[in-house]
Amino acid sequence: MTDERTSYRICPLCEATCGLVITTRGERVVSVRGDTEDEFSRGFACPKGIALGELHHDPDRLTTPLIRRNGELVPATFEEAFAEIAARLPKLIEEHGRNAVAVYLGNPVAHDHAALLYAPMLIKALGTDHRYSASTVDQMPKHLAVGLMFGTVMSVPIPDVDRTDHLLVLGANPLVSNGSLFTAPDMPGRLRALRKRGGRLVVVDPRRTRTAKAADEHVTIRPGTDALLLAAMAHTLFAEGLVTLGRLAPHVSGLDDVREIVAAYPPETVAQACGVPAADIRRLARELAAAPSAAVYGRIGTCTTAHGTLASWLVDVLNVLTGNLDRPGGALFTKPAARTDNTAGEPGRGRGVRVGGPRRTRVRGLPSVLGEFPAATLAEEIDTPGPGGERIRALVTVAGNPALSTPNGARLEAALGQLDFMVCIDAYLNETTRHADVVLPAPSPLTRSQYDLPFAQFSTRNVAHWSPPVFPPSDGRPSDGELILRLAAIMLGTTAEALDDLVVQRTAAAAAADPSSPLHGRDPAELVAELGERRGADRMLDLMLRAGPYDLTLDDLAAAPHGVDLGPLQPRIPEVLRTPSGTIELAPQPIVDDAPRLADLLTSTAGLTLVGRRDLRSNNSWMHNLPAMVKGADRCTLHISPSDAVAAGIVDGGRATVTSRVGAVEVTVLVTDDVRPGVVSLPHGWGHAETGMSVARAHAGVNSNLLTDELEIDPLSGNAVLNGIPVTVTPAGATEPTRPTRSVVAAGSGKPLS
Ligand SMILES: Nc1nc2c(c(=O)[nH]1)N[C@H]1C(S)=C(S)[C@@H](COP(=O)(O)OP(=O)(O)OC[C@H]3O[C@@H](n4cnc5c(=O)[nH]c(N)nc54)[C@H](O)[C@@H]3O)O[C@H]1N2
Ligand SMILES: Nc1nc2c(c(=O)[nH]1)N[C@H]1C(S)=C(S)[C@@H](COP(=O)(O)OP(=O)(O)OC[C@H]3O[C@@H](n4cnc5c(=O)[nH]c(N)nc54)[C@H](O)[C@@H]3O)O[C@H]1N2
Ligand code: SF4
Ligand SMILES: [Mo]
Repeated sequence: MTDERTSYRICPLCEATCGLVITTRGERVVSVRGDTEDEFSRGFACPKGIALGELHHDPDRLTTPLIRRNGELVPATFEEAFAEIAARLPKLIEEHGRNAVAVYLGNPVAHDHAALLYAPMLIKALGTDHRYSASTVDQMPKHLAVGLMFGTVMSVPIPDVDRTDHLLVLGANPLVSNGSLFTAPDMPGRLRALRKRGGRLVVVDPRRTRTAKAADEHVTIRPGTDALLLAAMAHTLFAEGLVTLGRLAPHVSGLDDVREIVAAYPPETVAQACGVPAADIRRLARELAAAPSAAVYGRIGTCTTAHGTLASWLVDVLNVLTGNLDRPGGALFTKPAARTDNTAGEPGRGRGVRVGGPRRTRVRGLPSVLGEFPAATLAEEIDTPGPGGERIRALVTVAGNPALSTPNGARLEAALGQLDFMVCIDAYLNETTRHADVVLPAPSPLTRSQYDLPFAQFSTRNVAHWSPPVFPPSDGRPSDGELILRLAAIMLGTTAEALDDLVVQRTAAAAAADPSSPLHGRDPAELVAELGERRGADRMLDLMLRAGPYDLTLDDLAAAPHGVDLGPLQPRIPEVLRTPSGTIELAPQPIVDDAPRLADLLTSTAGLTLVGRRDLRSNNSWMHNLPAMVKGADRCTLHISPSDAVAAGIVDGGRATVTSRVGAVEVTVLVTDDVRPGVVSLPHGWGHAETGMSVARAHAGVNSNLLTDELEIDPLSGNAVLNGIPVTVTPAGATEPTRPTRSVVAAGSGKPLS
């Protein structure tokens, strides 16, 4: 075949950033496999990456804009779609004020450097305070905790998985998720290697996950109590004289405050609440301290709880107390190739991060956190009438499906229906975008280049990897980045090209003005001219690489299709710090102020609680339309322990109704020892009964976020509580389950019944 081509392409689907080999014939993808020559992923790929061809050719992907006419979404041209937006959005803002429009950025934005670089431009152009994103149903607590401790929100300590002797994992299932805030492609291989060299893997999770099964020890914890467990471990370290700061000692402040906070939580005090014997907690702490090197790592299960920031903070407190922060085999700071907040500016000191932003939500009066409002407040900001600032009347979503991914989805879907105007940039007509007035179609990721700005900052080695597009954009369709710029240009009365020039000029000026930048003192105009013919996000990336610490250009990366390995993580303290004190602030005031809330957990009552789970063949809410992702047994099932099943009167394979304060769903039951008694589990991202996705519709499942409660948040970070939801479980069809109802929602339909 003469038109057969081989392309090397970073997988854009999850944080592992695997290198793929994509074979194409003409316009068809004929095969996708892991790239054995990739510097970082060494041939690893998961079923999702392998399905990229299926995703590219999915006939249900949107190919043209849609505009609502007489209540129906109908195909339209780009010019018609932009004209509709230009006619309606500026007018709406003029009439109701800039805060009448909100923006929600979804998870795939983080996987597209163009979308990521231009979204701030759109937000600025809209001028709204109502900025929402998937971050507040995910990792906001971690950003906040590390921002306060180390000075920038991206300074997340990353487990040195390839060298560590001991890895303690809480609330994460990297053998299924492939890692998050922890980019390490081929997690199965890396964890196997850890154990093979005599290292120890300990997993704390209420479920016996794939990772827990592969571990040396599995600790089954009661959901929502990790902060207590970690506090008791810290208590043990102090009580037994095991605190060893090592070379960090001169760089740490606040040690006494931490000692004081955890003094109230000896293992015996927390054991019952955590459901973990005191002797085990003490041993976990001793083993952590005794290991030649160790890393503590927490993810979704630690973040998406009412004490998410405290737990995220304590994870790194333990890394510091055991001397494992910033040392090989411990948890270290990546030094990414593209200029970033912890490589720019004065090394070792900075402005730090402030909490309690000046803006407050209208209804609950919650502060913005790191510039965002909690996604859990989006519905009420739309559906609550009355004074106190502007009600949200228009919404712009970019690559987000908040109808399925944020708490109390039924309320949000109802609220979306009340908007005066809604614009979505998305690949599919789904549970969220079906409410839009204008949908702009996102092209296949294979038609754009790839560089993972955030994940290059969270990776377990220093790597730089860029891939060009596999296919040219079909019919000249605009990319996500171009669509975002175009929207911003409409609001500002300018062109996308002019905005693109503006961003790059500003970045060049900032780099030239920064004494620590290799471009310091250069003429910004000259710097921009040196970037040559490239335009858009790749030109910006080129500039950020030149302004970064490795003397790289985008041409260097283009010449290295398997990536550039920049070596293992190196100690960066104190240079990496950007706190006002120039120290690791181990006890930041906002966290100290929040710490008394830990005591609430001691008295938290028993009863069934719901946790989530991920599946190897899922990607949040949006890949269920690919046959390869939904084949086989139903995966949207309720996992329940044998004893709880008996108590509830339900059987394996039977149907159950799960009820929470906000809603109820009916679902098939799987009775299994893999959840601890008192805990049931349902995956999120399902509930596709009403979408334009034909395969997903046939495998609808139920939306677990019809059960999560939008009123429950982590107060410091505003993050939603998505795990440890109080529920009751009854046989389906049984009359009146005991429930504190607001509205009962039929399985998957998204329509309130009462
Ligand atoms: N109960 C519960 N809820 C959760 C979680 C949980 O564990 N439990 N996890 C949370 C987490 S960690 C996250 S990150 C959020 C995710 O929350 P969201 O980001 O709101 O949801 P996704 O399911 O990732 O939806 C992504 C959207 O982007 C679209 N899309 C896909 N590719 C592209 C593209 O290239 N361009 C554009 N423009 N659109 C694209 C998809 O069609 C889909 O509509 O969900 C959260 N919700
Ligand atoms: N296959 C697949 N991979 C994915 C995704 C996907 O949807 N599918 N989503 C991607 C995204 S957006 C993200 S953010 C990452 C998430 O990456 P991870 O955090 O590794 O993913 P989860 O599988 O949600 O793991 C969370 C674990 O926390 C446990 N848990 C629940 N509550 C608690 C608790 O209170 N305490 C403790 N200790 N554990 C608890 C759950 O049982 C679950 O096993 O995954 C990414 N990768
Ligand atoms: S692990 Fe993540 S990055 Fe790697 S192939 Fe799978 S989805 Fe893609
Ligand atoms: Mo996420």
